[in-house]
Amino acid sequence: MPQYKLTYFNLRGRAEISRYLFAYSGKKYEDHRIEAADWPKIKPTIPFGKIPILEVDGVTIHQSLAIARYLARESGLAGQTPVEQALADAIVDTIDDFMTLFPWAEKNQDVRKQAFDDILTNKAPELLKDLDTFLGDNTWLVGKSVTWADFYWDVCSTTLLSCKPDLADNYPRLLALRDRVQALPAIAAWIQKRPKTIM
Ligand code: GSH
Repeated sequence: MPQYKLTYFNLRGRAEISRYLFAYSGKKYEDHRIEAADWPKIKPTIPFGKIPILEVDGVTIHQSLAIARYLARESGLAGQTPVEQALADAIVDTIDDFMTLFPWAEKNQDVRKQAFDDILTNKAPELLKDLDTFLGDNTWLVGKSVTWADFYWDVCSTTLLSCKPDLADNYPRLLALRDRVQALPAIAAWIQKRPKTIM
């Protein structure tokens, strides 16, 4: 088994999807969490200067979704056919497009709050409606078994719901999907034991 080292801040953020994939597959890895204060001196040592990164036997992979897609493929969670894989990728990218609308790094709290409120109130409903339509009455977003797209929905919606708890109240099927993901024994155990962080 390769040696894996995942480096990120002490946040769920962009590393949590990969932590879910490690938890589900049972693969051992080092969950390396750096202090924000140490970041300026670490940043120049990292290819492309952003985290998360995953080191696989010393090879450094950057970009959170490239890392997660690799782990999903390795664990059979990328989709069962090429079309399912494309659909899972498309759902992940759709959710990610939405998540990147938020000014996560904005320091001015008034500006930040106004932007978050606007996106959560005015832009989220369209995404939720489309995701709900896509899911329909199926158990999982893509195909007949869980994929990393379901994990990504759970990871991202956890953060969205922490900002606006009633966000998905009109979408019980999307909330039930969260429950299904969180009830997977390995994911339930990870959620129980992971460091409690705001994001
Ligand atoms: N698209 C990249 C990914 O998904 O990995 C974004 C990476 C990114 O912007 N990471 C942030 C970061 O490294 C943390 S979420 N910020 C510190 C910096 O830019 O110096």
